[in-house]
Amino acid sequence: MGELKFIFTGTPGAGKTTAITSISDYPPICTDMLTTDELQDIKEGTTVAMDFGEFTLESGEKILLYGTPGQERFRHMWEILVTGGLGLIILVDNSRPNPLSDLTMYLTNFKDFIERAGAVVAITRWETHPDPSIDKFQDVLSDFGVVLPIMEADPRKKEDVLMLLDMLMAVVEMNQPNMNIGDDDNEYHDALLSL
Ligand SMILES: Nc1nc2c(ncn2[C@@H]2O[C@H](COP(=O)(O)OP(=O)(O)OP(=O)(O)O)[C@@H](O)[C@H]2O)c(=O)[nH]1
Ligand SMILES: [Mg+2]
Repeated sequence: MGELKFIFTGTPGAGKTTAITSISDYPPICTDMLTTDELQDIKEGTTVAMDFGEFTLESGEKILLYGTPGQERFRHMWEILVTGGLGLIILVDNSRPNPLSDLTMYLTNFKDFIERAGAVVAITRWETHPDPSIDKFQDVLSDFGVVLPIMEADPRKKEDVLMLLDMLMAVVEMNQPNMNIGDDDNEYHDALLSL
């Protein structure tokens, strides 16, 4: 049976580890260490190498979920982690001082991967911070010259994270029609919705 690898990235605290935990079949393997720097006020632990979780579809196919560290000082891990990946989920924490430039930073750093694979953008902490609006993020994407799905999502909610994966698979299939992920068009869509 095949394995499909997807990667979650985004700023520290955006919810990468939380998103993987929400949908993994077992508690993910994490490399969170106690925060010692400016993150200390925000959260206790931060990912320093990677997160890894997985779930299995009814067909037996495995979905592998990798999370990158958010902090730029661990960016040497980013390239390693996207190797062999099918697509990227960029989480943007809308409560940060400048979420639009956060998005630009991740689009820049993962440019090559996004071009050859695919990505979706998820805006988190939306319920308390609905500004900037989705339109503003769309503008960032068009300035950057890419067309990617973008939606608000709460990484604590399994259905939101599955929706992101579903959209990502649609992007990947569109970009790489010859890859034939799934035997028929709706196989993954149906499988994800039934989880
Ligand atoms: N209220 C709310 N809380 C959220 C949302 N998204 C994430 N969180 C919370 O924010 C925290 C995010 O923590 P992590 O999942 O560890 O963040 P991370 O992206 O893995 O961060 P690093 O490993 O430091 O890069 C958790 O406590 C989540 O419950 C959201 O949309 N709304
Ligand atoms: Mg983390």
